[in-house]
Amino acid sequence: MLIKPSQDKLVLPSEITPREVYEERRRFIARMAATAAVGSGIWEMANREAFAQAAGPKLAATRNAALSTEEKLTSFKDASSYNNYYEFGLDKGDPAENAHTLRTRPWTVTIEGEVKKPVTLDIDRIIKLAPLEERIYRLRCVEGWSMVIPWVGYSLSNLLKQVEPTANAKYVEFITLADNKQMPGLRSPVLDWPYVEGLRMDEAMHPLTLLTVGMYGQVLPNQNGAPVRLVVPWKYGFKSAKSIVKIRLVSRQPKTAWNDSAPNEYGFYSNVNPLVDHPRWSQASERRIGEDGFFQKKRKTLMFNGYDQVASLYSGMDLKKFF
Ligand SMILES: Nc1nc2c(c(=O)[nH]1)N[C@H]1C(S)=C(S)[C@@H](COP(=O)(O)O)O[C@H]1N2
Ligand SMILES: [Mo]
Repeated sequence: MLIKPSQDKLVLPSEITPREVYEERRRFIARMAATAAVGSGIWEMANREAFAQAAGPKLAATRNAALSTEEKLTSFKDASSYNNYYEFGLDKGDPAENAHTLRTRPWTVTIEGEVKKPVTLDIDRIIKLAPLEERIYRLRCVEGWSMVIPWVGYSLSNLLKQVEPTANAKYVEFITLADNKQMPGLRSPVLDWPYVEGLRMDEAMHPLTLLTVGMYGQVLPNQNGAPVRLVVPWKYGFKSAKSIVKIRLVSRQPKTAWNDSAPNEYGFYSNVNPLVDHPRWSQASERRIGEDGFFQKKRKTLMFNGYDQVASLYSGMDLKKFF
């Protein structure tokens, strides 16, 4: 496996505390989580159905209620069978059908560029880098549909702080896997592979930005971006890059896949914004997956997808210009 020795300099929470203290703390956290789960019994009943088909390997996490929406969850079945993952085909059902060829072990993520401590980390080390949280986020696709998904992960800032960004680090670039042998969709020239995405440094460091390794209490299904993806809930879904292999901190705004393919349709920022229409369709409303039906009314799309706490990141910016 291609792991640089420099990763040994990286300090995990489990290494700074003596083992017993650490384990006792873990037991305490587990008890707290169990108590919280009893308290939210009604929520659990309403949402049990949504977890029903999640039968993959379990991934324990503590719910972060403060950062979670209380809306009804999209079912696991819908969230894992209606996907955009063009490396595995263009139709919504293609990723679920084709992504079984994705090999998620061994897997490493390299973090490099404007950092003092570049590192290549094994995926199992990434999963243990910080306590896993369950966060229920809305995900709004630029195509006009949305879902509510219980993701498992931790704030990306935990990882970025470890590599010590330099003063020149202004943006973060996310590079995803592009392997012809595993991904039949690469034959199609829709995008310039690999799929790349980017965030401004303050967006990447925002607590809502989730480095995601699971959903519905289990490891990510391949079609949802295993083994590690991003979820940036106030931006259109395409900013949430799947199957990340490299994270590069850079001084200039990086190229991003959709912006590169159609710059007049997809901006670098791509914040959810009902006031800025896509050139070919309105962004004022959305269809919640699972609520389809002829008489079902569409939902109003909310500014920043309802995540008002990010508004200050853009104060003074013309969001029609920086769409
Ligand atoms: N590598 C990669 N990441 C990707 C995509 C993709 O095609 N390739 N599609 C994006 C789009 S358009 C959306 S809406 C979300 C969908 O995530 P989900 O299938 O887990 O709901 O993934 C995003 N991440
Ligand atoms: Mo999307």
